[in-house]
Amino acid sequence: MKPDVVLIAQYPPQIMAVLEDNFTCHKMYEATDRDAFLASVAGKARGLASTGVHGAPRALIQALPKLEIISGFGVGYDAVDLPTVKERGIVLTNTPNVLTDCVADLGMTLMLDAARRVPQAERFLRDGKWLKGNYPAGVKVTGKRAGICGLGRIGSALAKRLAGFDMEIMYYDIEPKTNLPYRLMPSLIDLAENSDFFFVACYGGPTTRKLIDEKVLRAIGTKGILVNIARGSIVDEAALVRVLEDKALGAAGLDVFEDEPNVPEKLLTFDNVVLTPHIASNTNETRAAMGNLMCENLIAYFAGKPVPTRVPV
Ligand code: 8YV
Repeated sequence: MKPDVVLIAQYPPQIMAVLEDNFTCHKMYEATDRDAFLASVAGKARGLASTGVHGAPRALIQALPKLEIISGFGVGYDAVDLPTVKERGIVLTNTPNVLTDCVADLGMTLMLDAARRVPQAERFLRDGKWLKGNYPAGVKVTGKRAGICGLGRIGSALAKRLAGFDMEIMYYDIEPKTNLPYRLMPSLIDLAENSDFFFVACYGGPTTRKLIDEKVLRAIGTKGILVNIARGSIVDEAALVRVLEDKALGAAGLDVFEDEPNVPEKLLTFDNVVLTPHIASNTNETRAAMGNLMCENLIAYFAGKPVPTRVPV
């Protein structure tokens, strides 16, 4: 008998094949009536395959009384209700490491796009405006100062890439990383004031909610560029809109938003903002690696073996 697993989202085809081979899959993303779906699986669902964005809210966990494992397709688990997971003794797993490079790569892309105004330049060309004049100059990248909020796996991968651009690299982290050759700044404001490019690379969740507030945004300044490849919740989005309206921030490159997939209408109106729909880990290679690790965690758990990447709750 294959264990019953609820799939919160559709995964790449080869991952769906592994899931179907090993489990009786219940596709929540296909359900038109969510409550009826949950009622139909409540008596049997022992596993939940989730994502970083969907997580596992309290109501969902409570609707699945037989749930033993939540296997996330993503490194972030800020959307998982941890107190409920702990209370129920549920095993939680995520997919760290395999996505680090691609997320850092997109951070670099957004920095370059925002500084050199590449998407805007492409629109300019496609709109036939080049025929009428040259495109306005952007901001030089090489040799500038980079500030990283959160020097974990992804922050460090960013730093490695930024070093290749001959940048002075500073960071702010609650845990100083003394083994790394980058300068720890005493506060986020200090980091923001000293950065030409300010990267948000820390984890999401209650402890980092709106950490990048209006003061920090204004400290990045009129020449500074904000890049967020972490979680939308870390930046105060309403404050970001105000600061952009005041022309108090140079530019922004954003892959994540507070209420995805909803992006505030106002953010779409700024010409100095580059936006992508949460695609940092979205390459064929990385999504396959994330999917495989998500499956390995589920398979190991139901085989009574230690899961490869358990989140300590
Ligand atoms: C994914 C993510 O885009 O790893 C994370 O925490 O947010 C991303 O890699 C997400 O898990 C897919 O929804």
